[in-house]
Amino acid sequence: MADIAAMAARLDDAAREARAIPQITGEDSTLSLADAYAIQGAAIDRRLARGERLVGVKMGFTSEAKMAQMGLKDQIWGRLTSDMVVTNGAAIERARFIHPRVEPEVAVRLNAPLTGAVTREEALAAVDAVAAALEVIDSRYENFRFALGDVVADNASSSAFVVGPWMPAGTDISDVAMEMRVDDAPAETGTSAAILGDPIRSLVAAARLAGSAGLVLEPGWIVMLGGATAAAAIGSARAVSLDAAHLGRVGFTIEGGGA
Ligand code: 0L1
Ligand code: MG
Repeated sequence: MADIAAMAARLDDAAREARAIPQITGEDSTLSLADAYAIQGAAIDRRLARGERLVGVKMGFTSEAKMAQMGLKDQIWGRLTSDMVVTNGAAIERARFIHPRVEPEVAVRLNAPLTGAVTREEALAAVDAVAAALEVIDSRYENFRFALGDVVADNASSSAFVVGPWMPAGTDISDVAMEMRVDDAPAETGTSAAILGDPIRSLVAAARLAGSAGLVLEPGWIVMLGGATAAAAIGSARAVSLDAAHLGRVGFTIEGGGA
């Protein structure tokens, strides 16, 4: 049985100090998915105790390719807090991260509570706005290597996210062409259809997974629906941008990049 509080403290400290740590499963190969989510919850509680607020959830492993790579049949999820929010066009500090990667995503904002088993129509009815978004993922584990339990405990690698201009609910997000540039060079291209074949399926899954943890996705929350392409390493880049067809452009700069 994992020491939930100790593991949560270890991950939370690693994130705050931008310092990589060994995988939990290296010393506890029996770490269960339930315990991994308990560690995630306890690490988030430490953030909330410092004054951060929950602002939404993120979905991970939403492409067939990533699920196959991990031998998974389901998605994972993590919590988003106020300290992870980056304004579109603003700068983030490179020193905040260990070995960050960035991926192009679609985000939705909710206007009604959503939890448990919901239909596609119920999920859509709870959407207030949609946007292109960029997620910065930063595994707290050495060499960005982890087993399933590790990455779940590590809040699905979430570390920052940037949302582009909000578009009205009803804007088609099923097959949005995306081009992500790192330092103005093309890094990844793809389409939002890679998110479970239709990003709304990811919202249905988010409600189901949150519900199984006793959590309600609240009005005003943002749900990051998953990566449309592989993630790109940020390395020493100075800027990242995403052009997402009719959803427009989103980006950020990196203070301390280029070093
Ligand atoms: O957002 C994601 O799909 C990432 C989930 C965690 C795995 C990773 O860090 O690649
Ligand atoms: Mg992601």
